[in-house]
Amino acid sequence: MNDAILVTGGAGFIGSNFVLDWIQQRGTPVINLDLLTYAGNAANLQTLEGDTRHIFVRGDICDAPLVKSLLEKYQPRALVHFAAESHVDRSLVSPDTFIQTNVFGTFTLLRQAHEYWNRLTGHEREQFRFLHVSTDEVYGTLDEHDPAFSETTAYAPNSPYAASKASSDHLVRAWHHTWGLPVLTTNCSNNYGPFQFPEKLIPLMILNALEGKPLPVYGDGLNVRDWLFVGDHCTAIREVLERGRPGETYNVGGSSERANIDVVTTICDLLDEMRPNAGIGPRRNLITYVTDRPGHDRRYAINATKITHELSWHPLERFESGIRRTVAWYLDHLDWVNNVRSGAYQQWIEHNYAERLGTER
Ligand code: NAD
Ligand code: TDX
Repeated sequence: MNDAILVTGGAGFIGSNFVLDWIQQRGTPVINLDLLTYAGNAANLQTLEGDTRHIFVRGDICDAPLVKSLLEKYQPRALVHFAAESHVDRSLVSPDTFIQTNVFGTFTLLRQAHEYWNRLTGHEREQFRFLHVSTDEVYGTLDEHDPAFSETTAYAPNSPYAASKASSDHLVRAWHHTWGLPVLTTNCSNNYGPFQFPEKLIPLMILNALEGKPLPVYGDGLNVRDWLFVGDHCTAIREVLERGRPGETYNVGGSSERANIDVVTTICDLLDEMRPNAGIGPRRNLITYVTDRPGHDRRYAINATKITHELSWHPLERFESGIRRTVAWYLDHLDWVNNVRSGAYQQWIEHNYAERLGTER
């Protein structure tokens, strides 16, 4: 075993931020296994071109022989698992790939990691970790006055996406309980920041507002999410990987609860300031209330006491400065935006919003 780590989904939003951060902070090799679905983008890792510490492998986490051969060849000291289908709205239209990648894919990684770990001995066996990156959506939904989710909150996933992630969390737990595989699970709230695919709320709103398009707010706009800047999530994962206790789960959150409508108006005001455009007028006028997402969870909030107490982690970025940074990043990276807006993405966005915008209220 050497000091390399195997990362899955490292060309996606959080995974690519993590790979860049890891190489900068730790400098040890990263084997990056990613299928490059619509959400994966090798361009996120362009700054690592020619850097021998980054080895990119295009492949599927459901491909057991491939996973086995990567573990044998590179002998990583850890596996950090980001790869997933991640968009709730897509899971409502075509849940199949969510079950395949999120459930069967995680199972495949666990089985191969278990066999690999079984062959290790001594310090190398003790050192190995399997870190599973998961979500707060496994806990279901909160009302306004409910306490935030803690690690002991019962699972109650409401969407096919959340149910597939909950299933994968249970598999990870079982591999620890039954065989002692040294696993760690993080359950994190909504991330935002550079490289997020423009189907998710914040980049979608930035780009639509920039272009003077309608800003589709689901339902009454009062659903609440707990926003965390992606860099803070990457730090949390690094800390849990290096100092977390095997078999434990850690909730990660931003202590930044915001109603969706407040997030959207903030983006409008920032763009009015950073890109004044007389033709468009005040961008708040673009806000369009549309049919709600079926089964839409009302509120997510994270109690991050455990990771704060055990690992001294806390978010460094405040929402007000993080969202400003994020808007500026998208304005500076319109080439990246054009690249990810492939034909497949266009078809999806048209399908998703044609119906909703037809039912404006
Ligand atoms: P993303 O959709 O941006 O990226 C997913 C990546 O996984 C892509 O690069 C894609 O190509 C890859 N992938 C998909 N299927 C694959 C397969 N079968 N084999 C190999 N690679 C495959 O997702 P994200 O937002 O970066 O989320 C990463 C992880 O973090 C996910 O597990 C997600 O559930 C979790 N998470 C996300 C958030 C959030 O706000 N985005 C919050 C908490 C947890
Ligand atoms: O066009 C939109 N209009 C709107 O009102 C979109 C795309 C979203 N919304 C609402 C739905 C949610 O209440 O904004 C909120 C955020 O939506 P998403 O960006 O789709 O995120 P969410 O459904 O909260 O899930 C995200 O956080 C948890 C990630 O996509 C998941 O991968 C992560 O696990």
